[in-house]
Amino acid sequence: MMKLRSSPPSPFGRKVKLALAILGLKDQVEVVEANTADPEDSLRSQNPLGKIPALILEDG
Ligand SMILES: N[C@@H](CCC(=O)N[C@@H](CS)C(=O)NCC(=O)O)C(=O)O
Repeated sequence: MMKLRSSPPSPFGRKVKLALAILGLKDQVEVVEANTADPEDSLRSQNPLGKIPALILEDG
Protein backbone atom coordinates (compact mmCIF):
# COMPACT_ATOMS: atom_id res chain seq x y z
CA MET A 1 0.00 0.00 0.00
CA MET A 2 1.23 3.51 -0.76
CA LYS A 3 1.94 5.82 2.19
CA LEU A 4 1.28 9.52 2.42
CA ARG A 5 3.59 11.24 4.90
CA SER A 6 1.70 14.26 6.15
CA SER A 7 0.60 16.12 9.24
CA PRO A 8 -2.91 17.22 10.29
CA PRO A 9 -2.13 20.99 10.24
CA SER A 10 -0.48 20.90 6.80
CA PRO A 11 -2.58 22.69 4.15
CA PHE A 12 -0.53 21.01 1.41
CA GLY A 13 -1.25 17.60 2.94
CA ARG A 14 -4.93 18.44 3.28
CA LYS A 15 -5.05 19.27 -0.43
CA VAL A 16 -3.67 15.83 -1.30
CA LYS A 17 -6.06 14.07 1.13
CA LEU A 18 -8.99 15.88 -0.51
CA ALA A 19 -7.79 14.83 -3.97
CA LEU A 20 -7.48 11.20 -2.80
CA ALA A 21 -11.05 11.30 -1.46
CA ILE A 22 -12.51 12.92 -4.59
CA LEU A 23 -10.70 10.49 -6.89
CA GLY A 24 -11.75 7.45 -4.81
CA LEU A 25 -8.14 6.55 -4.00
CA LYS A 26 -8.33 6.75 -0.19
CA ASP A 27 -8.27 2.96 0.21
CA GLN A 28 -4.96 2.74 -1.65
CA VAL A 29 -3.06 5.16 0.56
CA GLU A 30 -2.23 4.93 4.27
CA VAL A 31 -1.66 8.31 5.89
CA VAL A 32 1.39 8.20 8.17
CA GLU A 33 1.93 11.23 10.36
CA ALA A 34 5.26 13.03 9.95
CA ASN A 35 7.04 15.57 12.10
CA THR A 36 9.03 17.90 9.86
CA ALA A 37 10.74 19.41 12.92
CA ASP A 38 12.18 16.06 14.06
CA PRO A 39 15.54 15.25 12.42
CA GLU A 40 15.11 11.59 13.47
CA ASP A 41 11.81 11.21 11.59
CA SER A 42 12.13 8.70 8.73
CA LEU A 43 10.62 11.39 6.50
CA ARG A 44 14.15 12.67 5.84
CA SER A 45 15.18 9.39 4.24
CA GLN A 46 11.98 9.29 2.21
CA ASN A 47 12.14 12.91 1.06
CA PRO A 48 15.58 14.52 1.34
CA LEU A 49 13.90 17.95 1.38
CA GLY A 50 12.19 16.95 4.64
CA LYS A 51 8.92 18.37 3.36
CA ILE A 52 5.38 17.07 3.41
CA PRO A 53 3.28 15.88 1.76
CA ALA A 54 5.42 13.03 0.44
CA LEU A 55 3.92 9.99 -1.27
CA ILE A 56 5.85 6.75 -0.76
CA LEU A 57 5.14 4.21 -3.48
CA GLU A 58 4.77 0.48 -2.75
CA ASP A 59 8.32 -0.22 -3.97
CA GLY A 60 9.68 2.47 -1.66
N1 LIG B 1 5.86 22.77 -2.64
C1 LIG B 1 5.43 21.90 -1.57
C2 LIG B 1 5.51 22.63 -0.25
C3 LIG B 1 5.31 21.71 0.91
C4 LIG B 1 5.60 22.38 2.22
O1 LIG B 1 6.21 23.46 2.28
N2 LIG B 1 5.17 21.73 3.31
C5 LIG B 1 5.46 22.23 4.64
C6 LIG B 1 4.35 21.84 5.62
S1 LIG B 1 2.79 22.49 5.19
C7 LIG B 1 6.72 21.59 5.15
O2 LIG B 1 7.00 20.45 4.83
N3 LIG B 1 7.49 22.33 5.96
C8 LIG B 1 8.67 21.80 6.58
C9 LIG B 1 9.94 22.43 6.11
O3 LIG B 1 9.88 23.31 5.23
O4 LIG B 1 10.99 22.05 6.61
C10 LIG B 1 4.04 21.42 -1.91
O5 LIG B 1 3.30 22.16 -2.58
O6 LIG B 1 3.68 20.31 -1.53
